[in-house]
Amino acid sequence: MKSLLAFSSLAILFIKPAFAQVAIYGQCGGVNYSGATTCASGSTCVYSNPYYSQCLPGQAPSSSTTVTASPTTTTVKTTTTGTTTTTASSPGNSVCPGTRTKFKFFGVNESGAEFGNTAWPGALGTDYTWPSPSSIDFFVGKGFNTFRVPFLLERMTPPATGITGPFNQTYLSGLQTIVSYITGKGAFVLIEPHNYMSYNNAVITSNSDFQTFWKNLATVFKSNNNVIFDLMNEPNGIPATTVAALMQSGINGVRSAGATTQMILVEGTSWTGAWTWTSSGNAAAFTGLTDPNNNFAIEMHQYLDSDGSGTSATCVSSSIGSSRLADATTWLQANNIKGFLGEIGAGNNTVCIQAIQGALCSMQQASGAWLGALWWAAGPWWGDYFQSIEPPSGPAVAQVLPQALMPFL
Ligand SMILES: *[C@@H]1O[C@H](CO)[C@@H](O)[C@H](O)[C@H]1NC(C)=O
Ligand SMILES: *[C@@H]1O[C@H](CO)[C@@H](O)[C@H](O)[C@H]1NC(C)=O
Ligand SMILES: *[C@@H]1O[C@H](CO)[C@@H](O)[C@H](O)[C@H]1NC(C)=O
Ligand SMILES: CC(=O)N[C@H]1CO[C@H](CO)[C@@H](O)[C@@H]1O
Repeated sequence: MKSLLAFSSLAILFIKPAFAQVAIYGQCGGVNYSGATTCASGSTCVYSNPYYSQCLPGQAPSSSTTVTASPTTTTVKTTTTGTTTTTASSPGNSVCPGTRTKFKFFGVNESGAEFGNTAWPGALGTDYTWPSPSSIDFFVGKGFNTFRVPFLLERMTPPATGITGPFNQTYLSGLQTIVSYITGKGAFVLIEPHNYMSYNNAVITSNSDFQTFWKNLATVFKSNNNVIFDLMNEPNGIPATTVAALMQSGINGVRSAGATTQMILVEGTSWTGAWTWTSSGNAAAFTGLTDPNNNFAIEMHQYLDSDGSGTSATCVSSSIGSSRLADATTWLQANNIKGFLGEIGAGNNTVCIQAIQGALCSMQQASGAWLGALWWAAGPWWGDYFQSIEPPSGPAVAQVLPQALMPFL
């Protein structure tokens, strides 16, 4: 197999100078890109960002066209929940027609530090690991700008001294290292306790403890403007109003630390599912949240398999992405609240790829209601997990990445 591969790539090398054409969804331009710039028949080279232009289907009048110029982008000022952010509005492409409001934040989850979640503190390299700088580089090089880095509360604040106690400096410095690496590239990083609103085998019930934890953690990161505080991953089994009160305490904790410029993301109960945002009670409970700095958004998650758990590579239908997000989008717009899709994932197959395209397209057509989206997940230890997008060969790298994510850069 190996020698066959080597032989065929050699053959391609020989042919390349004469018939240099980029396959549909392949890269055709970008900073330091030196490959072919002519797209295969039926596709056109479309500019995504300075680092990446891509051959997208359709649009080509004949066999090939090369677009090297930037598209006509207009910069519009969108007033989010009080804060002013700048988002690019851009023309549609063949995957998503009409006017799109690009995501301000777009990227992947970077799993690893939350692995081995019953091993406390656990051993680095055995029970858990930190994301790879090379994975960060890979996505930044393609134009993505946001990474979600989960960590485990019991490792950060050891049970012996409790959630309001001192941080384990070794584990904290691991987080600080990857945060600095990501933000040093100009990208954003969500730091996120991957604890489902439980700590040391008990549900977190104390608003004041949760507030203190976030005051302490925000103090460490308050001078880094590209850090985003994602208060808690996927609470569940807890009433929405209880979760909303805890999130309000978390917001208060972050702001009381003097971290006033960073965005905060809150999550609801029922695993913060977008499709169950109303039925879970989150819609009613989360409209009253306040932030003295008016800079928070609601993080929701959405998977596209039958039970919405992201455990099957089979998607319900090619339109399930947009239909599962529709109610949440309506709620965000009706309440003038910003949303952030912190996790979306699906299988490497045609139905799922169309379903993801539909989901992201509906979000970008919602006039800026959604600030961003993140794929679940990259990370060094996923192996052949069907949603792994870890370069170079995670199952979602070859097709899902170019076909379902990059058209939305
Ligand atoms: C492009 O190449 C130059 C020279 O090798 C390098 O300094 C620069 O960082 C590269 N830019 C990107 C975006 O990779
Ligand atoms: C702190 O974390 C390190 C790295 O995981 C671990 O080796 C050490 O035992 C931890 N210390 C405490 C007190 O939990
Ligand atoms: C993804 O799906 C395509 C089409 O079915 C298949 O050829 C490819 O091997 C799959 N890739 C991975 C890594 O599973
Ligand atoms: C759908 C999915 O990938 N869920 C993952 C969420 O995070 C936990 C902890 O990393 C994983 O175990 C789940 O598989």
